[in-house]
Amino acid sequence: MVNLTINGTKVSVKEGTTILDAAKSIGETIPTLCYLKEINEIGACRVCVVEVEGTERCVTACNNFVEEGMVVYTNSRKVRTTRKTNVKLILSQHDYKCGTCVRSGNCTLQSLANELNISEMPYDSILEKDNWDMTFPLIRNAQKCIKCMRCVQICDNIQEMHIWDVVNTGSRTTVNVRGNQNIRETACTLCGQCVVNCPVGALRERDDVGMVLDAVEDDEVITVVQVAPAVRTAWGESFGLSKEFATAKRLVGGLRKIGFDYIFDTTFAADMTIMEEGSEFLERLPEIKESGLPMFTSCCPGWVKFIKSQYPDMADRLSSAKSPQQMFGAITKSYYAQKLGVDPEKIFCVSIMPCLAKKDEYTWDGAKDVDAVLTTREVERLFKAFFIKTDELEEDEFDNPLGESTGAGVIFGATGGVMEAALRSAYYLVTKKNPEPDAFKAVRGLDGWKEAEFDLDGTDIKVAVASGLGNTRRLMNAIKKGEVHYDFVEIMSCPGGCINGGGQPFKDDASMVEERRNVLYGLDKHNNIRFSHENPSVIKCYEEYFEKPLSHKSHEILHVKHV
Ligand code: HC0
Ligand code: SF4
Repeated sequence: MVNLTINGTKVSVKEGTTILDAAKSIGETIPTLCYLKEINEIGACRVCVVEVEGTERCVTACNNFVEEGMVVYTNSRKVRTTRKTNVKLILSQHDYKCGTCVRSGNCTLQSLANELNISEMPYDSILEKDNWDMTFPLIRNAQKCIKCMRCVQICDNIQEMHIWDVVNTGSRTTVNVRGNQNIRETACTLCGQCVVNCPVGALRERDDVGMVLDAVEDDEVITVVQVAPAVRTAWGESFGLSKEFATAKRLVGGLRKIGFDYIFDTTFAADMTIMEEGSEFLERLPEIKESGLPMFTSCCPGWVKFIKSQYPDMADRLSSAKSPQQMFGAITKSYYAQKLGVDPEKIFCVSIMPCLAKKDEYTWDGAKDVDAVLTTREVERLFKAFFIKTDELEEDEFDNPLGESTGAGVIFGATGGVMEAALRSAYYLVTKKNPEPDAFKAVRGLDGWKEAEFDLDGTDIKVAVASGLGNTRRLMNAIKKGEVHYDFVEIMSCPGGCINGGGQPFKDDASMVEERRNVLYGLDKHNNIRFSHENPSVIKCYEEYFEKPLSHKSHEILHVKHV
């Protein structure tokens, strides 16, 4: 153990502890900006500086380690002055038009400037302009980039896609797309992990709220909105609402006030996906066993982009089932349009997703199953624009029939959830008996690469689940080298799955992923129906329209060709 003194308090911590963590252990706050635990500990912003007795210059607390007998001051006059100068220098390189910034109110730099009482700027700003393609779902504003390196580190070390890089030199140094490429020319999967980890407004999603409101206000248009599983775990965070209060039903209550005609649940389509994908898996199983190559889930568009650009020779192993978002749109514009007796052209289908990649998904095969995708953050902004008092919202029911969901459909939003839901129904399809609902819980948890083996009525099924693209690359390389053999593999681009998607609210605290995950498994546990094949609306949808999974009509409407 190492003994030191912080702000007059004696502290004893393990060797190798940073000054930042040592201070945290006794409840002392040291502000940070570029710091991301175990991902970005480079002291680039110099906001976490502290004074160490015996050293002339302040040192950064995030990447300097405690030493025996050290005497540290985290908020002395010298520290405050240095910190304030550092933040002013950062501001001088930043377009601080807070009034028009999507991050106003939850920008780390804005909070720091307020906390440090910065009310005047002595430095002139010289800001770089760039020509970003504003139609791309991910928007970068070079004038707001503070070169904290978080996006570069996340993309390099967690997702291992290497899209961003430091470019230019001297005062023109900034971060941009590696090799001066246009973002559309890169392999960017739109996972949006750079966006959720940006501490300012340099990275954001394309704002599609305007086109959604145009549709809502047009009396000729029928607006149908679907809510993804993971959105219900996080929509209340930026309003300061508790997980217990910010339920899916209160979100429905808010959406009702916006004026959507029908409010449905993506989890209904998740159950449909399970019926199609589970049946496809069983149909492909003999070939899977013979080739030794798995079938992959296809519901994460970031992953689908990834496999197509990084392992194109494996893309034929993707399930042909459309993702729940796309299936929802396709069912709405076929089955539901027929039920309503309206021309599908009159329906405007909106999705609320925790994801940036979903904004691009519906354009792939030319068919517009979904017309607009809003992220969880855009819905927050929509609620604010409508002055909705979120803390007074009443619970409201999803509309039917496309609003009926099961526990299996809900857990899609967490890594392992699609696999677990698929196995629950595959077991039923093979044996005509339900398994214990929790029989496949071995695939739960936030580990980046999990595997499990199950007996499916005498057939041994080996499955793997990965989340995060760095983990995915390791798994894919192991499959290609023949080091591992699986029958069925679920991949989600975002570490932890959609609960940690690129469209979710900003939150520095890593424990939020676990909190969001607990919401989904709690909903599953307390749902009366925990099997996709028991969803009454799914059963009816097949009876009335699709006949059975993998029918001719299903293939036509609910599946895509990936190669
Ligand atoms: Fe997901 Fe989905 S679980 S990808 O993360 O499969 O975005 O939440 O909506 O489509 O259902 C996202 C979340 C979805 C889809 C579902 C799947
Ligand atoms: Fe989108 Fe979910 Fe895939 Fe992330 S894991 S890219 S949020 S679908």
